[in-house]
Amino acid sequence: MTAAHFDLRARLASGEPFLFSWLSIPSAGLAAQAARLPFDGVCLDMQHGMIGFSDAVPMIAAINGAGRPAIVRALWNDPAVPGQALDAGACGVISPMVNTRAQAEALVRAAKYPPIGARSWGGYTALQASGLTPAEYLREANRMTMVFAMVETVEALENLEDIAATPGLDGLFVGPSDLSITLSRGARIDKLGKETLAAMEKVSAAARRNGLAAGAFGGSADVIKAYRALGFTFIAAAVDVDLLHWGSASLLKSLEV
Ligand code: 3PY
Ligand code: MG
Repeated sequence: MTAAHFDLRARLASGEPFLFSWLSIPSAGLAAQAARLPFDGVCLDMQHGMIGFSDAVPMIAAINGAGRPAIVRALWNDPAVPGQALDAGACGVISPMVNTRAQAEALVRAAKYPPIGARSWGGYTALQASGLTPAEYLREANRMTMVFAMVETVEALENLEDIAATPGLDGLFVGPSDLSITLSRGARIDKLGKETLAAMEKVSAAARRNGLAAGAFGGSADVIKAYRALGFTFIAAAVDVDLLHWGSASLLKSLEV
């Protein structure tokens, strides 16, 4: 029987906001805890987090065990990575720095089985995670699992329409820090800057026009609210280390007299 949480597309199709935690610390225990927080899913950051593939495997298992969607932000836009993450039981992959249509096509090729792409068979763990038989997983994986291209450079903005129209792509995901860094030619990180928000509005509109999910990295409440107002629904809430810092600061502050 299909594990309901595994059908990420069905969940996003509802149009309800999908707010997920973002883990950087390699720990299956942490992943099990995070999966029980009231977020809609858990993302493992293999790019800027400290999570390697052998760390990710038990973390993905713990998240699936708790009945939450497991999402992986890949180390790089490398065709070897999406299939590996999906085989390990992730139902979503976010790929950094997708700047051209050719890179978006390569991403889809890596993440989707034929006839859409050229993903290689071998998702042994994905079968456990999804609850599907091999025949069912082969039939359903292209629909249920989702691949997001990160739009986070000026080059990607210039190629936005071509990237968004890539057949088989499921979503766009804005990395607002890198986007603002490239927009300002290295001068600043400005996640709520006018230029950043104007660019993000274009990404959200391009996603909508092409029937794609619109995602972005939030990181704090004010940013999440601003991005929701631009039409983003698939939003990374906050990083584990920030949650730890905020929780500690809030406890210590409440002890002040
Ligand atoms: C960015 O904001 O550039 C990201 O990649 C989010 O981690
Ligand atoms: Mg980035």
